[in-house]
Amino acid sequence: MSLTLAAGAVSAQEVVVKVGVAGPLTGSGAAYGKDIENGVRMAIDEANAEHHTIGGKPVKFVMESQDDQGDPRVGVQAAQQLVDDNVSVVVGHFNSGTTLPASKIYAKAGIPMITPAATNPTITQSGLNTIYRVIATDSQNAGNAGQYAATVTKAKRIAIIDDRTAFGQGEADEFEKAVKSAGGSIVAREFTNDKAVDFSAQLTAIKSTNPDLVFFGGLDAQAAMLVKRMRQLGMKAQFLAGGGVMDANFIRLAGSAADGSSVWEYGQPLSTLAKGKTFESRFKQKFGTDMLSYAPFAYDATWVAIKAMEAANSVKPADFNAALKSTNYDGVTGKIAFTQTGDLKNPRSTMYQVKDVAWVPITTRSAD
Ligand code: ABU
Repeated sequence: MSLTLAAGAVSAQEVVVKVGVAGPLTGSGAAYGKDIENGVRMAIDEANAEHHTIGGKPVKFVMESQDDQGDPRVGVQAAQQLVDDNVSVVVGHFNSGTTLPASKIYAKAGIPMITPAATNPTITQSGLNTIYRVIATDSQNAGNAGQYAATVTKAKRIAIIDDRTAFGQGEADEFEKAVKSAGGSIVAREFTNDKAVDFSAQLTAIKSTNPDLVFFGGLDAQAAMLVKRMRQLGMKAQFLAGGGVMDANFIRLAGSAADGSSVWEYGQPLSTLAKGKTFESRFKQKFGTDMLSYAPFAYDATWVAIKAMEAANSVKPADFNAALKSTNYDGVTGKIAFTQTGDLKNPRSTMYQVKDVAWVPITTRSAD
């Protein structure tokens, strides 16, 4: 007797591989989490359409997504849930503050975690064997910003404000270090928190030091409110941010105050990359919305995991984790290969500036 499988049915031989995704799907970071989820979805749908075979069996990739709410405590629960659900790999998290504790849970379970967005340098410095990152760190990105501020802009009096998150404070620290080692001068250092909407007290203190450049360590919405308030207070200092700010949200929220603002972001403009050129249009066609900053990194992270499974001819984490270490993948975001600690070997970052209500790439730096 012959059996005919109904369309969509899972064949007895097919191996289902769960790809975990973790990031904020609710709260202020929800748009970033959705962007990451969409990047993973796109890679998985493409891989399934190509009908991959691993270990002699057809595989079907399925996405298992967890909302970490951008909260470290919820992030730990989300990570444990993904481990309990037997995911083979995790693409995430978004926030450095959630990624740091979550990474320890994945490492304990032997499950590779590849972050497409969390950039605090310490994430890959804990000696964990299963942690990877396909994006530049803030030591590289905000380090470039600090070097640039001190040497290219010729700013003589630099002020810093950060949101006290692992990301914002971390990048402000890296910025400060780079300014000082390039011979620049920090005249003020203030902080807020990542929920604040009023920065009057900090900006009044900063204004009294007469800075010619203000650096913000934090994300897009607060950066927009901050630069808007600076201009309302009559501050003419240049506004510079590290990553997590270059998007339409910043320009929409800051209005005319956005003009002239600069930000260093991770990677190089997609328009300058062979596979990047079509990614944005394919993304928009598939999801009916523009990508934000992190979808291409999430897409690449997913393909890096799939390629490692193929190289190891196994979907078992213990097997393909070894293959991840010799990754050599030509992705949408550029070449991906890892250092011994799991960071990118060839990180790039780019400075963008708002001109006539649009972000314009100014210069790209590479650690090659
Ligand atoms: N890297 C930009 C924002 C995400 C984070 O690291 O917290």
